[in-house]
Amino acid sequence: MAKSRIYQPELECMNPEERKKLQGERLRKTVALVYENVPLYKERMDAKGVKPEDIQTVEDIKLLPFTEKTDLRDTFPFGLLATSKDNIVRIQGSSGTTGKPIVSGYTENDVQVWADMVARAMAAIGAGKDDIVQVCYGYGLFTGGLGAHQGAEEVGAMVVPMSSGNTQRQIMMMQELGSTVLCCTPSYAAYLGESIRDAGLIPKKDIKLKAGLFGAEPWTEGMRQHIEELLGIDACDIYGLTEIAGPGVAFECLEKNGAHINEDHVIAEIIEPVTCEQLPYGESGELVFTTITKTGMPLLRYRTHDICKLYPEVCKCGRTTVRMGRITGRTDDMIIIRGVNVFPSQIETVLVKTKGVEPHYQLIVDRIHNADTLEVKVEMTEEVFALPDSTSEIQKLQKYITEQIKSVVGIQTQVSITAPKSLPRSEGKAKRVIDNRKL
Ligand code: DLL
Repeated sequence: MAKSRIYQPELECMNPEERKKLQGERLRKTVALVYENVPLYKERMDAKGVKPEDIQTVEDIKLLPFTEKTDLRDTFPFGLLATSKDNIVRIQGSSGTTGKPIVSGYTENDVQVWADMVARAMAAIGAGKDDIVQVCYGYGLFTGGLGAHQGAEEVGAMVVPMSSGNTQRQIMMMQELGSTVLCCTPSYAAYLGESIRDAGLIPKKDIKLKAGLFGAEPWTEGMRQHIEELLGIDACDIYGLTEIAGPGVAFECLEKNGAHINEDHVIAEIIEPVTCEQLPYGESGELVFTTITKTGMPLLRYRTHDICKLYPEVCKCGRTTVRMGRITGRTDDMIIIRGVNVFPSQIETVLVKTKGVEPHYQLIVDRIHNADTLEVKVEMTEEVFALPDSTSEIQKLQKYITEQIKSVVGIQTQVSITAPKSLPRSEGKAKRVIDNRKL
């Protein structure tokens, strides 16, 4: 495997002051584009009394309105496009707060920008022409599979588009083809590592993996060590979100010291989540992105609800981009189960529509053998409880709710129907989610 490289050094190692100027120019163009073409932004800027010409430098970003996931939902599917639909060549999506996914439209330019961002991540872990990149992120609306795929192709690697699941087949292909780079969620990487060990295979001998790009869910330094030991590889973080560009918005180099944000394509801010005031570097707050090169669905000050810190110090690798620390939490109630974003409200929507159960529920999240599990505990009604044959009714309810959740959220859950009034009541905020995962 090649040594770690810098894919676009002229941009990744740019003088930070020069980069700020570039960001300012690109921001000006983006603001003009959305003001002209996206009614939501025109209305919001007008309401704040801000005109496109008020935005001259990066600092002026503070004047701009924020964008929320609900804005994408309310304008679903094409209301935020800044171009005509025929210029959109790809749709990607992820779960929103209701059953409807939120989608983002990408132009040819946007797909290329995204591929370049992932290519930078690939080069940073040393992936290149000689490598075989096994992609076990899901392919489809989720950005993981296609995102990693494009980046690997961009650096000339051989891509194995496995998609997620089927661990035995993943291991067999990895062994037979001699895959050198792995792309998947960190929890799946650990699970694969344990399965490889349990199969009696020896990393570096039977398995040729050297490095991996892991993301789509929060993970820790402890998890990194675990994966590195199990697989004998360098495990690096990759961050992203559908709304901005999927994986590759930020990526770690082999210094493993925070993820480099691709600042020539996005402007990152940290805000205090209640007052929405910008916070200085080094302080923990909510991460906000403005896209400055997208032409399909550019977003101004998109609130990710992810909590982290930003670090401006130049990295030993030579890149001058600001780095983001690990995501330490969220300012909303989104949970990530096996890489899938889940909002308790989606599950609630299913439960309130189901006859025979009350909308009293709890979601118990756990991690068993590195696979996330989600148990949905919900109370049956007094009527069901009083039925002479309540057992068969409970089984029917269990099956029905499991299927409904699967179709709305896209994940398998274990549904437990509990007795009336058996779940804890709260006088304040209901504690709906109990997350027992030790990351
Ligand atoms: O998860 C994109 C992605 C795919 C990133 C593959 C990395 C690898 P969404 O499904 O839209 O997109 O979910 C985005 O996932 O706001 C974070 O909460 C979380 N997330 C993504 N990457 C990381 C990471 C993809 N490296 C949401 N660490 C984001 C922690 C992450 N959380």
